[in-house]
Amino acid sequence: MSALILALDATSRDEAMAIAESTAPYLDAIKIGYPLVLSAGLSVAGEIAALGVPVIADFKVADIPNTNTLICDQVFKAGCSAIICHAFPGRDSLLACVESAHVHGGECFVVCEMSHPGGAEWFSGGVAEAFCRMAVAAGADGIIAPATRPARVAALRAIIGGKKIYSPGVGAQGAAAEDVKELVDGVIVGRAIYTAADPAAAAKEYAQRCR
Ligand code: O7M
Repeated sequence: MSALILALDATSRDEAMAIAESTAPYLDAIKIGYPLVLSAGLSVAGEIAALGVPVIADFKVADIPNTNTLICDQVFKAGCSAIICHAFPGRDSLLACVESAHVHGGECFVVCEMSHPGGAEWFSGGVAEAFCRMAVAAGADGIIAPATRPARVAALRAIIGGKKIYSPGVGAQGAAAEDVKELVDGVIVGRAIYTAADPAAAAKEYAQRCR
């Protein structure tokens, strides 16, 4: 059983808000990122949060510590509840994201392995495992791991223990909610919901399949 997180990658504010409003009753969180924020502005985060749905900011933050802090502070001031960052810039950069999140009462998630076919190129050979250990050492709240590779999710779970796992790749990328729902804390679904003819019906169906 897992939560359902909508990856709201719509590229217009009005479309995004209409989808957010109709799907909100079936969601545990909405993840926003560059596609929506670059078209609608960061203020859309507060508008979505006002619907009563926690907003996760997927900016895959990956810079020097000071810049990471500046980015994360803006995200939380805008009303987001969580930030997603990369681990590869190093321990200090990751720590900056975790500290900003916790100062603002939010959470920080670390991308440890990606879901697309190319995600197996650089996140393999022990790299994802090292990122998981970094996430634990930095006090991060959880990781991102691929629903397209459930065995990898299980392997990474063994490293992070009780920290949360949010897992993308369900729907358009070919994975099913049932592949990972017992392994993860949240299933991330994007296009299969927000491009559906009836996004609310699709969200309802995915919510049921996550339980
Ligand atoms: O269901 P989709 O494929 O339409 O959308 C998946 C969402 O998850 C989309 O917002 C991606 O950017 C994101 N995502 C991945 O698809 N794969 C990853 O490995 C990581 C992410 C992600 O959310 O990273 C934080």
